[in-house]
Amino acid sequence: MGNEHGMTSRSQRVLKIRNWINQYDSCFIATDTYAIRWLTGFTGSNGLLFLDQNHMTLFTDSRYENQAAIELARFGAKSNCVVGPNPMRSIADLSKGKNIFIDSEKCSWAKKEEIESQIEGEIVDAHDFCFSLRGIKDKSEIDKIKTAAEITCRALDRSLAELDEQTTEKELAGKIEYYMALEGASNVAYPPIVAAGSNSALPHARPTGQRILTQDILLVDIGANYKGYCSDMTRMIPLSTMSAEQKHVSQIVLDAQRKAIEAIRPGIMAKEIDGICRDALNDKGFGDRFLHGTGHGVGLEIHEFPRINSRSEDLIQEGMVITVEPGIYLEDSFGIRWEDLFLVTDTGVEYLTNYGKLTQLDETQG
Ligand SMILES: [Mn+2]
Repeated sequence: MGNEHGMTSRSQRVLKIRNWINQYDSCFIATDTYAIRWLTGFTGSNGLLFLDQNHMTLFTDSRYENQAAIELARFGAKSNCVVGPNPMRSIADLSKGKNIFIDSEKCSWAKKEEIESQIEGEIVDAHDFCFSLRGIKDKSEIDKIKTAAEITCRALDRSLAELDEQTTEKELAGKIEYYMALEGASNVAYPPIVAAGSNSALPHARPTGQRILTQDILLVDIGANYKGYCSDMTRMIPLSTMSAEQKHVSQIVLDAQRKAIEAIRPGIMAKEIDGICRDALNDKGFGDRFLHGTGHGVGLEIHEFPRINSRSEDLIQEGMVITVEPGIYLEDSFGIRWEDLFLVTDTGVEYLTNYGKLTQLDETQG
């Protein structure tokens, strides 16, 4: 499960890329803030990282001169930092005619053209490699994701405690963000989804001015970001006695989620997990009301490797952090989704989102 010592695991990240590009006698450039942070600890909004067997050079602008030096030293990154307006000439020199791997999903067309015009080698897409490399988390990453999940749970508790007749979806969403900040979050992982009543039938509803307690059921899909790392959780909160149909659909979704979770172990294909979830909903006649994939990896980005859907060729491995989030959406009526975040262990999973879900339903049903 990665190395206990942060410094070592961080230098292993660089080593993994070096081993890979070495096979092709090529260089690597990261143009996105996530990959740069993962490799160097630098959190600025503008940077370009060049990596080959001998060099690791971060190019950034003068706004980040001090910050970059501090963050690279704190991270233990063996990278030199060049502050200047345009790294392109340096890249032409550093790459020495070799091909350069770049993540096609993270590099703009303009930047790709600019790099291409300067170098003698070719640009080669490294998206799948970059994406899969970050899929397995080391201990320092898992600790941050755990903290992000704990902050999320505490923020939800504090926000719901203040729910009154006047509270709108937008206000509750705002409170959740506020309490995440008070509980120590660096940011939100994504804008909270707070959807009451029939709004819950939209998988990615935007919070509205609707008063929550005028409705019977509430969906919240929320996650804090802690030191760059995201969490992701969805809860259904009964606001009054649930209808027989709502109880019935909730139980179906919970059963599907439980079956999928029980199947998770290193070595299973992600699409098998999706299949188990989808079959469980299909068997109850709701397969066509499940409008998205079963889950995804979570890390520096909210949607990471592996993809857990019917088309995925990704393999589940120990050390991955993934969601399982089945849902049933009944248009103009209501939607039910449960989402939890897990660490894949050597034998199964460890829950990272420890926020009651059955208990709330049981209380209301009781
Ligand atoms: Mn999710």
